[in-house]
Amino acid sequence: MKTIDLRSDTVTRPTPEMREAMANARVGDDVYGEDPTVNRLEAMSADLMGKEAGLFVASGTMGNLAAVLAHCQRGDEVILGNKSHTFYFEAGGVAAIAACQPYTIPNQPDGTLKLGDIRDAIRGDDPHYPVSRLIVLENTHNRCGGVSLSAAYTRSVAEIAAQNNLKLHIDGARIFNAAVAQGVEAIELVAPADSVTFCLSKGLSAPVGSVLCGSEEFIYRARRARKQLGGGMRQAGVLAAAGIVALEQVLPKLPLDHQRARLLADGLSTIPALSVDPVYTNMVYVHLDPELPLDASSTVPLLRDQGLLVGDVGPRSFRLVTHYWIDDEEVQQAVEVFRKVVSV
Ligand code: TLP
Repeated sequence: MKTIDLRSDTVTRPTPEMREAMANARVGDDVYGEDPTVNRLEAMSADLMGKEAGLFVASGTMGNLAAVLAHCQRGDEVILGNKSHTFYFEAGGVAAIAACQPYTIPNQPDGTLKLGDIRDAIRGDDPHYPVSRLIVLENTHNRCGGVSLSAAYTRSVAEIAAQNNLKLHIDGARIFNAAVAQGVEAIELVAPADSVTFCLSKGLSAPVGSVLCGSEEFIYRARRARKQLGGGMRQAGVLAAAGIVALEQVLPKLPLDHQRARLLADGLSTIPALSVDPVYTNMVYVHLDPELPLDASSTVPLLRDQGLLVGDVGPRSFRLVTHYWIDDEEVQQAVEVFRKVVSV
């Protein structure tokens, strides 16, 4: 039985073209700045994001943490959403490693933070207070259904940041999905921000890596932070080579993931025991009818027995994510497996 893995777009494997590029990559010692393939990926990434420089990092988590370390001092405060990945899913690195205090604000259902809440969170100059230093936005917003933030909203946040001498970082793990959803270039969505992390190893299907982008001076500091985190990877060109193929060959195919997510949502909506949230990008959030004698933790193994892997994201909720290795037929099969399992 073939397994259909919709737990995340992180499960994507490298394409044959990536494996070939990895095998043939020209490499050097990247800690000396001498890996030509890493240097090329960083330059391409900086261009795509409209920033001066890029830094290849091991993961989205490392990119976000290196950004916090490069923007902040110990004891500073970082303002971010209570549903943000950086707050919720990065093992407390902001506090544990960057020694900064997270100040969480409620994420609205559309992934935004209310501008008034941000203004209220920014501290005055008083020795009792930590220094408010950084705002982090997430685009697309994972726990808010994969919804994307507009350039106009991000500009409003950047204005508040600039007026108060704060920096703005975007966790753009899926910034290209946001761009596809809005029919704009990613560069427009990140233009107001001081820094952005985007991931190569999610919808873009590369096996490893993210790129942190920002000014030359910021990346200089982030490079030291990456070293502190143990992320100086030496001949990392074998990994960066896959990232280059991801940007050149997989990026143009991202709209297909969004089409398939809508197809999946349409199919699941025909199952009476399920309710399906609006779909914005490549994520489908699904909830079990409260009357059903099943919960998420008992349903996941039943689905798995039928060859379907989904994420369990709440007592009665699931996340399904479409990606490069899922085709239309598998979407239909996934719907039928779900129908069978929840028809009790
Ligand atoms: N998200 C993963 C899990 O950690 C939840 C997933 O399956 O979606 N920012 C955002 C918005 C993310 O969704 C993720 C990964 C990251 C950062 C971290 O990326 P990695 O896994 O490369 O550290």
